[in-house]
Amino acid sequence: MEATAFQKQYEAFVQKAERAIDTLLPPADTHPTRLHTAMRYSMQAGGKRLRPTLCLAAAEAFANQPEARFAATAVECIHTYSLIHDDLPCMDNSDLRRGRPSCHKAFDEVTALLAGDALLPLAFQLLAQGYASNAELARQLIVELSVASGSTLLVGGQAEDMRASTQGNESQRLEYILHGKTAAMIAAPLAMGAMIGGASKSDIEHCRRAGRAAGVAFQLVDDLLDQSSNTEKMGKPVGADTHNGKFTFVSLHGTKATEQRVQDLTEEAMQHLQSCQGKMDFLCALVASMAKRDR
Ligand code: GRG
Repeated sequence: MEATAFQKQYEAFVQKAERAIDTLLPPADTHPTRLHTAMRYSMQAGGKRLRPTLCLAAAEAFANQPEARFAATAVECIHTYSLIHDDLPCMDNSDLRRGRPSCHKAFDEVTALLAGDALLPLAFQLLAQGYASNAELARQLIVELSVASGSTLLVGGQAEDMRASTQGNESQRLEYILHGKTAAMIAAPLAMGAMIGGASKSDIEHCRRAGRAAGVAFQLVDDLLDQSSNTEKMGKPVGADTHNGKFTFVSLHGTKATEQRVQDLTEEAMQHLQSCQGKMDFLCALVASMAKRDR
């Protein structure tokens, strides 16, 4: 896909995602207003909107007029809740997120904790209500997102990441963390989009697997950028992994091996996407761009 056409389409998906977020989140003046203002503060702070874009684009790849905005917003709610909680002093203790003060800095710790808490059930409310006319689809979406964000993937990956780096087999732990903390929340929106678009069971699985491979690659690129980029570009502190004494694929295997793995995983993801019976051009270009990103 040609670069300008890709960029234009990406921006259109981001706009669609941001409109959906604005419409589907409770208004800031809903009581209690500080809580709802904080939820909107973090949800509307920008960011790449990668996960909602994956969801919207996957739905569109399989069908012409799918209503994927509920699922796209649900996925972004979970992602944003995890960022808010990850930034808290008891976790990564980070003052900056998406180029502005993290939620607990802009508000306070209690409000940030509760804003994250409130975004989590909102995600499932959006799925249950948004797809109420197709109960089986709603059920499948809820299963997909709850498993991805649950105790064996997103939260489990974070739990393992928070443990001291000297405990246990490092390579095995690292794979668990990569798949749980990052890849699960890239695989889920792709699979969910495919479900909404009416893809076959086998194409949904191809999308899930593509997301897993691209998601691990995404985290490896994050680790590379953590060493080579700067705070201004990333919108969050860099060098945080070294600072927090965390081991990463880069610290275990070096830059060259990490770059090679990013390339291999990206090819694996593309192969899965190309095996699907949909219009996969944009998604392939998106996966390729994830490997080359600079923020
Ligand atoms: C607290 C349950 C819980 C989980 C936290 C998301 C997370 C797990 C930790 C954040 C730190 C981190 C580096 C996570 C890996 C996933 C990742 C690279 C998140 C950042 O995603 P981007 O770059 O962020 O897509 P934007 O702001 O662009 O949406």
